[in-house]
Amino acid sequence: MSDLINREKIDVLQAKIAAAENIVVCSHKHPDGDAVGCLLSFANFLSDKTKAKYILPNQLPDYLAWLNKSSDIIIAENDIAYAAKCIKEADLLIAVDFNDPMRLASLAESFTASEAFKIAIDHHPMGDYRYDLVFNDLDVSSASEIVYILLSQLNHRKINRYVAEAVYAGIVTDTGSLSYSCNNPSTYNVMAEIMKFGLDGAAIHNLLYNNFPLKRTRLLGYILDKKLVVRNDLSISYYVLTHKELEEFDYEEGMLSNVINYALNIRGVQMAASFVEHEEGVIRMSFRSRGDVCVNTMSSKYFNGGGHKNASGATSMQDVDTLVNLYISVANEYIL
Ligand SMILES: [Mn+2]
Repeated sequence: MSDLINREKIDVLQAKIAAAENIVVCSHKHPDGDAVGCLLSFANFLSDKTKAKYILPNQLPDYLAWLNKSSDIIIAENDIAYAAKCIKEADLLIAVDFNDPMRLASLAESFTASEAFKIAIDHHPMGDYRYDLVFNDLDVSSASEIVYILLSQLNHRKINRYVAEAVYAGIVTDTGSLSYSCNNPSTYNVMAEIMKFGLDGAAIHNLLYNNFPLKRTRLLGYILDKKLVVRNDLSISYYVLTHKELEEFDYEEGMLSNVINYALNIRGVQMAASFVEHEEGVIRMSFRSRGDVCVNTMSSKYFNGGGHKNASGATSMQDVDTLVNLYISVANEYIL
């Protein structure tokens, strides 16, 4: 935690934000609640900085659209030239909830080419890319929690209800409503502080989780009934979804959020995987595990991916059967 309350680094952050003409805060492709929570914490905190811009490579999921200023976020896939121009003109780039520029997808090149001062705020292990300033803590629930800790040191008076809601959304979505990555007392201190802004936890929970389109429920039913494979002999489970199946269910971003947890919460299962062909020929994998089963080491060793100990992912253009067979064959290296 000391890294997050290092006065020298906070002073640099403060000075850079104060001096910057054009700030860009950006996060990763397929943004989740933490990515969007970080962006909108900054957006609602820096509301007087009219030149600050908030960029995501692609659309944020529907269940986060209620957050204040969500419509201010620039979605690069809608206008890649404009998003790239914003990054090019920026003199301060803040990367939140990721640190590998590749996760910016079509914006990665603009990001790495920029000579702006670059800051990473993240709770994933740091990769090789060099930032000018790093706030990284693997023991914190979410990047949104780190952002809150930083912003409250920059100017506690500027924390408002909208910042609090964004932080709250980031923490609860990144911890499965405080069911994992949630053993750090700091998380509860931050939760206690943001609740003072009058947040309605139940109402937010409804907006985040009880607000799915019917087609998502149908897709979930289909996966659980027809697609889910459980290998009791290996203590693993998985499912595969083809592009055609996604089209049949009129898939939109966010419809598969948390679905993998159903594959993990079966008695005896220690590790779950999903293989989803979001774009034709491109398989996006998600891995989840319980306790000390480390899916991030499996993901990086065999699938060129990364992430957290109990939640990680990877992308591949290999044949899906090859990937599934690889998963099945290496599982016993990780199962306890
Ligand atoms: Mn996160």
